[in-house]
Amino acid sequence: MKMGTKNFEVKSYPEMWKSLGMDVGRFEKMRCVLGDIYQTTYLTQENRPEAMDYFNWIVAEIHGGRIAEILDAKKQKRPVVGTFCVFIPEEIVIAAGGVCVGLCGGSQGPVPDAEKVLPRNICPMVKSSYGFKIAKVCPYFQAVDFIYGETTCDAKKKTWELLDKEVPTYVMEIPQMKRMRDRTLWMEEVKDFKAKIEEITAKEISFDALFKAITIINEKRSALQRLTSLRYHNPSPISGKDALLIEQISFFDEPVRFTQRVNELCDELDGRIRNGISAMPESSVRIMVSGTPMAMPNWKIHNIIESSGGIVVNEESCIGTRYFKDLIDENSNNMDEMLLKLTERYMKIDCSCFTPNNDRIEQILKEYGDSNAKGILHYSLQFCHTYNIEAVKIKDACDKQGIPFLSIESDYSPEDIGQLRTRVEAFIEQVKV
Ligand code: BJ8
Repeated sequence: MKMGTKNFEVKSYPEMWKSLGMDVGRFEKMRCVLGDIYQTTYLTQENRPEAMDYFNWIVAEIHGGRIAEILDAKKQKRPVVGTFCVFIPEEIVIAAGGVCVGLCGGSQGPVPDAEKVLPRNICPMVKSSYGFKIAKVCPYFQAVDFIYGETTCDAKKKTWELLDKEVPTYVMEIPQMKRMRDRTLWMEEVKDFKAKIEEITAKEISFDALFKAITIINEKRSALQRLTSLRYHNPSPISGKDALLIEQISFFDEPVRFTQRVNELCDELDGRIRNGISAMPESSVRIMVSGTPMAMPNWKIHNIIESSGGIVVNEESCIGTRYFKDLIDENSNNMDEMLLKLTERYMKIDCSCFTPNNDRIEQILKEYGDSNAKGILHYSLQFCHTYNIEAVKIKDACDKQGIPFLSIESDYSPEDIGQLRTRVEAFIEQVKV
């Protein structure tokens, strides 16, 4: 698996892609671009932990090896489910012997395709994801049996109606508040989700299978918690870019293998901390990023921060702590109790689609303190109204506590990089003082 850092490439599997009905000619070009970006963004970093080699390998095989594994699962009639949100309970898919893959688009490439159908002034993540499907340039999208969307934001929930024409798309209703009656509704939705998966597999999920799946995903989330707590050490033994990459990979790698590799990396990071080895110069300014998820290969903000004298030490995001900060209580006596505990864990996710959502502000302040950060950069994808508006309250909370705060709204195009860099550099200078 060991791979050099020169001439990295994302491996090509044209025959497999053809069998998935993809636009192979166009995807070949996208594959090369991804390899080049990875080379310049990741492999030029100095002093990376050796255990990052596994994650380099995952990126090299992102459109090949992992897809082959997923196609094998399909052959065995195991369901392959695509999702776009951390509210979809992957434990239930795993309990059914299935594979759960995150399909959020993080690249500008297919956005123009989507804009031929969708309005331009909606979230780039929604446009990127939809564009990947209609342009047939994502092997994951082509490989899934069906999709499970949710009713979190308007752009997503209306796009599911269009996406359903391309691939079967079911929708889970996520309440917008967290009262007792919302918990009741949510629990019903979780039960419906389980029933749908059982209907598709024609097999009931047993108590033991769900219990096992919960432990698998709890262990995965615990490994990511461990990685996060190691980053909080000052100086951090791993760059923010590398940590973000691992968080992104957590949405499509095989969970047991992934957990093992993250723990191996953490063992190495423990050693680096003992030996005083840091990922970046010790003078790097510690920045916490908070806000909307950054789907692969959206490395834009981390790259700007870490090439401007900063280091990212935390992501308060769904591709970040919001995904793994809470575990499911494993003590249940029957299926109903287990589903309730699962629901209660999912209800702790503090997405800005909820009102009120004060828990998120508390959580941000907690992570800021824990991470030894010196400032918070709030990142919102363009046209994400809930995160953009919630940033106002977060700024107020930061102002009250004297925490340096910068709010940024951006999309996937490279056009604003210069302007963002100027703002980030100024912010880092301000934090330094
Ligand atoms: S739980 S953050 S993964 S909804 S950024 S598409 S909200 S317009 S991604 Fe999210 Fe689930 Fe919430 Fe997390 Fe809409 Fe906003 Fe775009 Fe978003």
